[in-house]
Amino acid sequence: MPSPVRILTAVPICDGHDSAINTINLDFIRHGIEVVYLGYHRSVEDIVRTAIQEDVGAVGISSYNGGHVEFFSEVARALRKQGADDIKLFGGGGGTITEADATVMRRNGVDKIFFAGTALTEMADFVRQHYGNTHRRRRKATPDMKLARALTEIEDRYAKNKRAGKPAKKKAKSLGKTRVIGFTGPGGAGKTTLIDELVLRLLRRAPQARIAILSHDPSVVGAGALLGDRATMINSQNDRVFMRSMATRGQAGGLSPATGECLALLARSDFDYVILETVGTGQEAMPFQNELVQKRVLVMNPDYGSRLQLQKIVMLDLADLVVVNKSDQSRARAAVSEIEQRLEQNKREQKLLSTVAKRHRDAGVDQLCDWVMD
Ligand code: B12
Repeated sequence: MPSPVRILTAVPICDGHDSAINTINLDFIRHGIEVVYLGYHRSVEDIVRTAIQEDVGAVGISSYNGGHVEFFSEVARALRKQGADDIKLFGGGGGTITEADATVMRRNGVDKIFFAGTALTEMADFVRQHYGNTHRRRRKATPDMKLARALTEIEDRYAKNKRAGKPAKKKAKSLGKTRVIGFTGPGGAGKTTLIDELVLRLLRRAPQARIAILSHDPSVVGAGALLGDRATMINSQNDRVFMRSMATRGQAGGLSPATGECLALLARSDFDYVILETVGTGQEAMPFQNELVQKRVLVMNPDYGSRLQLQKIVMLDLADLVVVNKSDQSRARAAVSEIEQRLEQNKREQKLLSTVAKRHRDAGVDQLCDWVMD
């Protein structure tokens, strides 16, 4: 099987109309497409950086608040300027985009505009037919482009069930300056927001540092996936951050079959921190068997049910750090005390932190950053 068609979708800056793109994204994934969703209120710069890092075949923009002729044209121009105009540009905006506007937009490099009344299936079929095989070799590829393409090639090999080589046998201690930190935990615990806040602090405290994030979301039946972690990320939209979204492509346990090799490639590249984020995981998950992961973080929601539930979470034995996020919730104090008792049974030096990742300047996230940099 070839890799699924992979596209990026977004809503322009100063536009909060995300309901259309949310509906369209869902239909795309039902049709077997992998959709990296960047969210709404996104700049040209963020869209182009993401398209390159995610190595997508096309960018779909949903625009309702006007300025679409300029915005789409600017994205097309920026892709051309970067030498990435093999990435196609398409989109819609219902009745706000007229036929006359679309003619100008096409002249400026936009591939296709869908007007009001187009059936969802028609758009999904178009994407599958036209944006599956757009990649071409680029004459002046930047380091980010080369890295992005190398990650695609690894995923493609796994999709065809052909491994080029064994996942690198590189040991954690031979990583040099690079630190590899794994984050896991149940869906809704706030892993992505926590990582984004951690990235903010790392960028500030280490002004030269480069950070890579390898983030996972589940593939649905039919091979599509909504890779939506970027939509939650604000601080990670930064030229010093290389982020790649991966679908699990049929593998249970929180990661993809290609994760090990992709992680090894990122660890070999010139990053100071490599952050691995799993999908929302269950009680039995032990995602970080990879030797490259030096520090393992379990992010928990205070609302995990009764104390008995804690006995069943395998990662509580394996994590180096347990973070109780959303610790402004009423149950948080009890949760911290129960988890503390649970960790004491392990007789290992495991650390426990309370955070409120959504809060600016949260002291708990500061402590997380200290621990990561230590
Ligand atoms: C729903 C809606 C809202 C909701 C948004 C909810 C949300 N979270 O998205 C609410 C009520 C919050 C809202 C608010 C506002 N809205 Co409003 N809104 C709409 C409305 C009614 C529908 C848009 C929609 O979702 N359509 C559903 C999609 C699926 O169908 P479609 O639009 O026909 O699109 C087709 C294709 O173009 C294609 N398509 C669309 N996008 C994409 C992307 C890709 C990648 C692809 C492949 C295809 C594609 O898919 C469809 C296929 O049939 C339109 C009016 C209208 N009837 O279009 C106004 C409209 C867009 N809003 C408008 C305005 C002015 C506003 C506000 C500024 C109002 C205000 N003063 O507060 C705010 C701004 C909000 C913000 N933060 O940006 C104006 C824009 C005017 C303009 N640009 O000149 C419109 C046109 C209403 C009007 N006639 O005045 N809005």
